[in-house]
Amino acid sequence: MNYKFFMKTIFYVGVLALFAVGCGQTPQSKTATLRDALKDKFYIGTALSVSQFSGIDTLSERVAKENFSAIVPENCMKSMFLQPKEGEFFFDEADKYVAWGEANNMWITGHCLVWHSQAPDWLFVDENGNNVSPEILTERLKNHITTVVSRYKGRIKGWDVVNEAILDDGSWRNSKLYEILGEEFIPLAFQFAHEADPDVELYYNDYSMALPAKCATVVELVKKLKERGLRIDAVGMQGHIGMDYPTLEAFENSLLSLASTGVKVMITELDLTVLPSPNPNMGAAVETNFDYQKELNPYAEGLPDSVSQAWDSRMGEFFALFLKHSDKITRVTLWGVCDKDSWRNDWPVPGRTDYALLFDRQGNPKPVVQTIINKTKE
Ligand code: 9MR
Repeated sequence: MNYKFFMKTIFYVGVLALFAVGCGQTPQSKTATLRDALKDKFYIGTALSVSQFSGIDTLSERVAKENFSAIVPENCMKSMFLQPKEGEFFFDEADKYVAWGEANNMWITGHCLVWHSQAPDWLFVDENGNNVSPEILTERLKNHITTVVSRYKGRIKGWDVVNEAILDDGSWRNSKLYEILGEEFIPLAFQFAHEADPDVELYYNDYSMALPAKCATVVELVKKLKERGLRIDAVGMQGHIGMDYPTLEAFENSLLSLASTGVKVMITELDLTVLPSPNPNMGAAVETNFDYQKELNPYAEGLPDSVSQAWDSRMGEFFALFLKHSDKITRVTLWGVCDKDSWRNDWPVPGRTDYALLFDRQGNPKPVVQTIINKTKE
């Protein structure tokens, strides 16, 4: 073999080898992330706290960027933070949140325009502490909603307009909003939000929606809003669930009744607590709290394999249900990134160690993440 021929052979063998290695590394064989795997099904979202979009909690920030396609602000857009004093708006953190979402190609949701909780005290009362008139409250709501929604027009894609206005038995929550304006505060809020950004999606969001009485009132509410020609795109079923509540069947029934009104359904605020609760099936009534007791915090040193497997299997069953109804569901959002971030560690009992989210305290995916990815291919 002459020298030239030898060198040529070596060259072509090398090219072929590189080609073979390259083929083995095509994107198809790279491990898909949750975000990629669910891309044709629904957005997969997470709630972000300020430290996660301000360069402080870089662990959860990385996990959020890599795995999720949608974000919602856990606290920074609530009215007590955005307008702590009448007419004095504070947008620094909300601005950062939206900029972070844009930089990371996220579907950006705003949470929440009208909620009885985490609202500033001044909103409902006059200088003597008495309830304001319906006219004044209407004006204040209009000003808050218009200012906030207009600021992020075209950038925030959907708003939780009204949060948690209905109690678990299906009756109206007797909040200051309801006391002063009756049910009317809801259509007014939807109207003001739509006027401020006619293209933005508008949502009603609530917990314990698998309870038939509660779901029935939400269904009626959606119908009434639609009858009045108001825009409502979706209902958010908050998914603050436990190991034995609600049943999958009850959750599915509610999902189907909500979808039958013609709106989309979003699973918002999903987390699965593994801890014992002094008051079972309590949804997310933030006003209900219990004192810390050691017996209520059984997994402070770690989760036994059997419990962790049971958790994984239940979370997997819920995702299987979401995938089954992916034609009706536009977004599934976890209420937090990693277990360490979850509000469940402090509610309804403070200072516990819960394991409620898809990523553990070190930011590693739990086995259910791969199960979900596999299910998207079925
Ligand atoms: O996760 C939020 C937590 O950090 C706050 O302390 C709490 C205050 O009410 O609100 C939590 O988020 C709530 C959400 O905004 C509305 N649905 C229930 C959520 C859990 O309480």
